[in-house]
Amino acid sequence: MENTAEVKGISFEEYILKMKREFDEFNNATVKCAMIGQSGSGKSTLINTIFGENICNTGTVETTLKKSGPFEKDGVSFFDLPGCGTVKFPKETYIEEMDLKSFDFIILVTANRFYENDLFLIQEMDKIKKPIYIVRTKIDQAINEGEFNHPKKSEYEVLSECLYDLEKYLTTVSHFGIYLISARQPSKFDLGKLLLNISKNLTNVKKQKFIAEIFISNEEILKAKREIAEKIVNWSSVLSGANGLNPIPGLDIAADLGVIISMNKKILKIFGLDEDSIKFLEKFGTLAGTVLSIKGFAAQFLSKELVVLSLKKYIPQIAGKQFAKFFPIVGQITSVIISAGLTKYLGTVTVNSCEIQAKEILNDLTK
Ligand SMILES: Nc1nc2c(ncn2[C@@H]2O[C@H](COP(=O)(O)OP(=O)(O)O)[C@@H](O)[C@H]2O)c(=O)[nH]1
Ligand SMILES: [Mg+2]
Repeated sequence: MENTAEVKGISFEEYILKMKREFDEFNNATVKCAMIGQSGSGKSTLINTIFGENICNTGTVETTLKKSGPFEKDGVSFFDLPGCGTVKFPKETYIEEMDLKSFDFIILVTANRFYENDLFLIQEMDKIKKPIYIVRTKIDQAINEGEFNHPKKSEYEVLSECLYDLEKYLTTVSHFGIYLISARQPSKFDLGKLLLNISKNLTNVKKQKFIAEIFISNEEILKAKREIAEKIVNWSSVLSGANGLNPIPGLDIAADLGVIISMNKKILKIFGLDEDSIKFLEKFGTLAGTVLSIKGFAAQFLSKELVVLSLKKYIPQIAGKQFAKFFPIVGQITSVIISAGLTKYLGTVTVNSCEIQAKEILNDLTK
C-alpha cells in the first residue's frame, strides 16, 4: 500500500490501526445487568422489552427461586435474580451470594410496592457505588384499575399517585430514579428515560454497546443509535479499504462485499430491523402493516446480488475524485480509497433508510 496518504494528520496505516482498535473495542465490549424482584413482577418481560427481542420465557411460574441467566444479546447480558431478604436468600449474605459487585448496574423491579429489604438493598448499592434503578412495572394495569375504581381520575392523576407512593417510601435512600413502565406500551411512560439514564452512567464503550442493543422507545434513543451506526460505517469503510481489493465480477472496481454485508447486518440490528426484532414487534397488533413491509426491506442490504446492483447504481454518482470528498483523506487516491469510499457511501444509504423505517415503527407504536 502507498503510504503517502494522510488522514486527519496521521499516516493512513496509523489511522487504519486506530479504527480497527475502536471497532474491536466496540465488538468485544460487555454490559452486565442484574434484574431483581419477586417472581411474577415482570422481570423476564422487562428484559425482553429492553432488548426488543423475545429472549426470556415469560409468564412461567417459578417453583424454585434461583438466579437465572445470562440472557444475552451480543455482549449485553441480564441476570434474573430473586428478591432480597427471603428465607432462602437472607439479606446479610445476599450481595455476596448474588455477586452484585460484578454488575454494571442493577434494576429493582416491583409490580406493586417495595419492602424493607428493598430499602436495605438500595442502601447497600449506594455504599458500593453501583447504580440502582427503581422500576414499577405493569403501569397499564394500575391505570386501568385506577380508572375503574375512580372514574373521574385521569391517567395523569393515577400515574402521579403511583409515583408519589413510591417516592414517599424511598425518601430515605439514594437511588438513580423511579421509572413507571408498561411492557404493553413500550414507547409510552418511562422506558425510554430509564434506558437513556442507564446509558449515561456507563463508560463510553459500554454505552455504545448498550445503545446498540436496546429497543427504540423514543426519538432520543433513535438519534443515539444513528450515531453508533455512523461509527460502524466509518470503521467498516476503513476495514474495506485496508482489506483491499477483491475486484467484484462485472464491475471494474474493487470493494469488499463481505465487509459491506456484515456492516449492513449490524446496522439493521441496531435499528431493530433484523428478524428477531421483527418477531418481537409482531406481538403489537397495531404494527401488522409495518411489520410486513419491513420483512421485504432487509433483503436489499443483505443479499450479495442486490448489494452489487446498488454498487453499480452508485458508482457513476460518486466516481473519481469525489471519493476524496466523501472520505476525509489527503494524498494519493488509490483503489484503497475507492473501496473505502464506496463502503462509506453504501453504509450511509443503509443508515438513512433504516432510520426512516425505525421512525415509522416508533410512530406506529406511539399512536
Ligand atoms: N399488563 C401487563 N402485564 C405484564 C407487564 N409485565 C409483565 N406482565 C405479565 O406479568 C406476568 C409475569 O411476568 P414475567 O415477566 O414472567 O415475571 P417474572 O416472574 O418477574 O419474570 C406475565 O404474564 C406477563 O405477561 C406489563 O407491563 N403489563
Ligand atoms: Mg422470570
